[in-house]
Amino acid sequence: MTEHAASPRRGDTPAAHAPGPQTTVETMTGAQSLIRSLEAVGADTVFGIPGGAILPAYDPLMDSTKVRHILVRHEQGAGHAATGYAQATGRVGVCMATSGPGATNLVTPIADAYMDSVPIVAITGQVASKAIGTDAFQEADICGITMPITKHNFLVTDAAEIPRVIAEAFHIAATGRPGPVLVDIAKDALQSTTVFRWPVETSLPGYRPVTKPHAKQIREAAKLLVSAKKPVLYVGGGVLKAQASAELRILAELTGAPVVTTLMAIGVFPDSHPQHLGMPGMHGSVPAVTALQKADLLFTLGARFDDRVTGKLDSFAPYAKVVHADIDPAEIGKNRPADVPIVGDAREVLADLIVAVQAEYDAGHRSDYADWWTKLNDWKKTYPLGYEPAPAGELSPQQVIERIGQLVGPEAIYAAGVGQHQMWASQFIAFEKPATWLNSGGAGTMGYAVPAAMGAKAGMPDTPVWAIDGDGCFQMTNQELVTCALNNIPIKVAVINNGSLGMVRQWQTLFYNQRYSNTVLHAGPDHDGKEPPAQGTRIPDFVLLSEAMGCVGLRCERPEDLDAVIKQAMEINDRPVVIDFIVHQDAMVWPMVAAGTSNDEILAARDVRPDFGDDLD
Ligand SMILES: Cc1ncc(C[n+]2csc(CCOP(=O)(O)OP(=O)(O)O)c2C)c(N)n1
Repeated sequence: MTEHAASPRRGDTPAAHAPGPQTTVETMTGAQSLIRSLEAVGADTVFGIPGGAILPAYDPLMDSTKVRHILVRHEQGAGHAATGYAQATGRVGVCMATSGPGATNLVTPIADAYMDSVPIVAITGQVASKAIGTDAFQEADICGITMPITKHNFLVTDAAEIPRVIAEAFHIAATGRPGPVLVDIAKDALQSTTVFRWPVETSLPGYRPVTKPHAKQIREAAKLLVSAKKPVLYVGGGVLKAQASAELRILAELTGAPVVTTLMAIGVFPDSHPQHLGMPGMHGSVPAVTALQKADLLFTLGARFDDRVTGKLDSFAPYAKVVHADIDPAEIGKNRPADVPIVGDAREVLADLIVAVQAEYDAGHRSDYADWWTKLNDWKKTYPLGYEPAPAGELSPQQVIERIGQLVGPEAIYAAGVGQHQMWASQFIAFEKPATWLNSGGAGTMGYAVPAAMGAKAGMPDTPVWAIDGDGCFQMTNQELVTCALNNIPIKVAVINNGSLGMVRQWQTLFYNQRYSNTVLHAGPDHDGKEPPAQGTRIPDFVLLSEAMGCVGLRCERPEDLDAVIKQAMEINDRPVVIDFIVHQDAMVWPMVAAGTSNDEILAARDVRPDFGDDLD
């Protein structure tokens, strides 16, 4: 296994990435300096595709014994792979592309990483500095294009700047609120002769993320928590990124408060924990959504009041005071005013809160959440997550996903695409550990699963990695299975094949009078989508396609074969495995809060409106 000790982590300073006390000063090309800089910051894996402008960098890359380059089939795959690597390992993911179309193919994964605060560094070649602005061959202003979707970006035209820029890029990506950083390097800077110096002096005068929370705010927050009657710990992806699951658990158990974890935070608090109410939001659990609606205190940690969580904002959590802790001050008060704002790293915030809450208890200040738990337990009991069984003889998608989770277990990493299968995976796989659930939450990028799983597996070769994908998503990025097959990255892919763009079809069923405009995947335009397409019309045939890409392709159509096929896939570790699960096409994701409506309108299932009584309102 690869040793990653030197890789930058959240909270490191650039100096901490330096290899040792010895200073290196060597004459070399800008391209060599780039590779040496990547080695020095501890980057061990780069996903990319060469081309004219970046070509000088690929030459010394060939000689590096520390940096493994994985040749992907599409730059989008490189970007999502870098994201999956970062989400699974906690280290900065790296992708590389040439100028123009190579760089623009990275735009979607960069936007995706930005929305989900994932630390990646994208390195792109640029046309020679004199040609910039002339519409030169393969010129695109990738810094301009990615300005609003990167945490920061750099255009390098002087080779001497390369080590400093790389050190700063990794530092910015990994610290504070993590995010993508782009480094665009002109071809002549890569080709010219320069002096590589390491360690390097960085200069980021305007960048000093506040990690240590203010003591007074912590005391105020603790006071609210110990005096609330109906608090909820509303936990977002920031807690996961801060690697603060241990501290979260201590605070939760110290206070006895209920916990909800957003789609981006799944795994940071064990699903099996009795204080866990599940996920809030559009497809959240009834207890989680309702607890926020009825709460008198939202204790918000590293979450951002996303519209998929709040539903109609002005009716969200109408009775609640708000404590909002976030590393990014711009998030606080953005969507919902905070009574107690706290700026800081979630781990430090939680550590200080534990002490402050204990001090309140020691002073005799403690309120009783017993009545609250009576209600919460009642909702948990009355409205558990569940699903209707499929018609006899057919596979239900939820059952397939649930069974994968049960047989593969909570030690594995699961990467989902976007759609119904993503929601079912979030609902029916029991997540017990942080960094085992990878998904595109903010951007909702179809095609994320296969390359993200590839990146995760490249970073965590000893951990089983499953992609749970939709048949629509799979058709966007499955070519990265070739990359997996050729580079010994044996991921498993479960295609939840319902023959349609299921999530969109669900909205057509509910809101467009069952007019299935352009959501049927396995049949042409004459098919109205109300009946499944006739057998034998599998275009493409995912089993054949997977075999053609060097994978083992399996198909499962009957419930009685489900366990055997999952076990068969689990036993194959020398190649990627794809299982085409043919599931019935009319399953829907429940619970659901329809877009734009209030969370109070939540439906537990079709036409099933929970009755909470009015006593708590
Ligand atoms: C790149 C991109 N294009 C379009 C969409 C809109 N969209 C959201 S879910 C979905 C359907 C996904 O279908 P599939 O992968 O088969 O998953 P299912 O919902 O059937 O589980 C679509 C088209 C999107 N999220 N991302």
